[in-house]
Amino acid sequence: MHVVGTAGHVDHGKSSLVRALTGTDPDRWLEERVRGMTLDLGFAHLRFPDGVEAGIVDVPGHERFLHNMLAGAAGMELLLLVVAANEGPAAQTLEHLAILGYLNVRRTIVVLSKIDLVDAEERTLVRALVAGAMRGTVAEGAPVVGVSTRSGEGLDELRAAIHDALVALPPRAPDAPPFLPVDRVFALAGHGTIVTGTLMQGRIAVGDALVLQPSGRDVRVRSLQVFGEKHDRVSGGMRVAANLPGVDVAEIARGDVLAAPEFRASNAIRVRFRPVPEQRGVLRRRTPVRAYFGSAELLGTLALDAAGEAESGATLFLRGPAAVFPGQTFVVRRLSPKTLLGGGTVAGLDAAADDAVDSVDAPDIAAIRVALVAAGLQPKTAAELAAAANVREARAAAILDDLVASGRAAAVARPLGFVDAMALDGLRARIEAFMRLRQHESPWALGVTSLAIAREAGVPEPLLLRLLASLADDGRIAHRQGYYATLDFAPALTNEQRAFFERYAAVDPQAPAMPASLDALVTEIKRAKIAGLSQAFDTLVATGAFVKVGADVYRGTQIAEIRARLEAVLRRDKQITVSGFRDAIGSSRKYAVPLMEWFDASGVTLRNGDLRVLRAGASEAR
Ligand SMILES: Nc1nc2c(ncn2[C@@H]2O[C@H](COP(=O)(O)OP(=O)(O)OP(=O)(O)O)[C@@H](O)[C@H]2O)c(=O)[nH]1
Ligand SMILES: [Mg+2]
Repeated sequence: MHVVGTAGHVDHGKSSLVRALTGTDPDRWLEERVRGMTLDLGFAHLRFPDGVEAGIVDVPGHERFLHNMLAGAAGMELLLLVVAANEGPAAQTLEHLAILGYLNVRRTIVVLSKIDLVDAEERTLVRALVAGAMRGTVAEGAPVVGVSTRSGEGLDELRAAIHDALVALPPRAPDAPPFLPVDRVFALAGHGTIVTGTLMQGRIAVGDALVLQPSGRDVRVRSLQVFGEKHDRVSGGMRVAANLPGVDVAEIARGDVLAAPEFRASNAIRVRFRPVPEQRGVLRRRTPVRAYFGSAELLGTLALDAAGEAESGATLFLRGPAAVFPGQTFVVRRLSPKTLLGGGTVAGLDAAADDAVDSVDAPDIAAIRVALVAAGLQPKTAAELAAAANVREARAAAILDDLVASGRAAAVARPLGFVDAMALDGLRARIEAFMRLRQHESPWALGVTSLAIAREAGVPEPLLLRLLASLADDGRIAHRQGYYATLDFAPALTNEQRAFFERYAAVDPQAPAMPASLDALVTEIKRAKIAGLSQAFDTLVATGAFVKVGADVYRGTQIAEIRARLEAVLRRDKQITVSGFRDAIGSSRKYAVPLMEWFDASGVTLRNGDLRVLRAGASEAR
């Protein structure tokens, strides 16, 4: 499905046209009907007998409500530019056209409305005026259809032209992550909060987990509607109403975005910017602007890489964060007068400046954050950050404590340093994806080594070890015996691997304390040619199923049994010799000596010459 939009000067007949085409009056508010003027966006469903359909977005023509027009403009693909035949192109005809030139309009039909009010001679004249005004705009060369909603003249011709244009429109990036700028929020009795908007790209299905931006709030889609009809899934170009349970109407506003978890909001956005030619002189290196992304109006500063160019890279520093997608179109207006300055497309988030400067931060906090962001993944001490930010060290330390407490920075140990939370989180996301891949490939392994992660992430291992320790301390990843894994991961041997170890390390009931030999095990593992056996063995050792004692391998259950006997003797006799131990467990000296040493090392026994005694608290500590 696609979105058809109206545009044009106030009173030129846009809403009347939508009503004539769809039977729906897009002026939803009583005030609009009373004043005979559109104040806010209106919506209607256009259907053709052959099943082709579209959503129509009707905009106000009055310049006072241009911000509302802008909230609907980004979704439009087929433009119906309405020009009253008795007046010809007027101020907002041209202003709307200029705005839409930066957005997503693919096709235009010029509707010469109120055609009943002009005679043949005036029709010829106004067509010439229109052709002249459209030159150099998105509407240049567009078909012009004369229409009267009074007499019905031209409506069939217009319907046919809209139908053909809709069929020719390309689909909207169906496989991209969904992105829906919210243009309306309301509560429906018994249903809770509903948001509506034009789905700019991707698909949404009932039950999908999405995120509201810029709040970052997780939501689940309970139900979906397109013009009053229930849908299980919706795709780009549809006018979507999504029911979001558990969210209060007051928590969402026009301009918010309902989007896939891939997106996050940022205060700094890299763009390609094209100024309106006549406004080039107004633009400075840094110009305060109102920026319009999707349905959002945001205050900020446009910082041009090069001033005075027909096109330039630029960074938009926004007062509040906004979620955007690469390739998204936008326009900016001057603060006062609110003239259009230009527009362009999003290149990406500005990694360096991103989020560094929060408008609510005091200048010294902002300076510390900028220094943190600039350091990337390299931890900096409070002293280094103080110097970089021109802040006293004690103040820097206090700010850093706050930033760590509020989750905006992370502390890294040995030596104590700080990194930007966003940078560390980016690394964590990359590491986690890598760990998941490996865990899927080798589910029997304990996880991934720091060396493998260092290679994958392109971070030197000594630095990586400090960052991994910080992530593990914060409970973001799991760390066990030199292996790192996602929190939800538990290793599991394959049936073949399990059978191998059952067979190899079977306990002989005649000699229950008899271990297997590590050397022999290595030979067997090599001979068996079963994938992942040695890693699986390491896992069994790490989880205590096997215990390595010198050159011997015991079952965990064997060790528990041996220890119970040892402790029983020690509690009775208070001390034990190696030969006493050997006899107690029914083994030989060859195995008893390393076992005793292992129990010493494990904190069970304490050696005193040839004797062992029970280490205080050993039993309780089990
Ligand atoms: N004679 C004649 N009058 C029309 C026609 N279409 C609309 N009108 C009248 O023009 C006036 C404005 O029409 P709307 O449809 O409200 O105009 P609009 O472009 O939606 O106006 P805004 O939304 O406020 O910008 C109304 O009084 C309509 O009755 C037409 O085809 N012929
Ligand atoms: Mg109107």
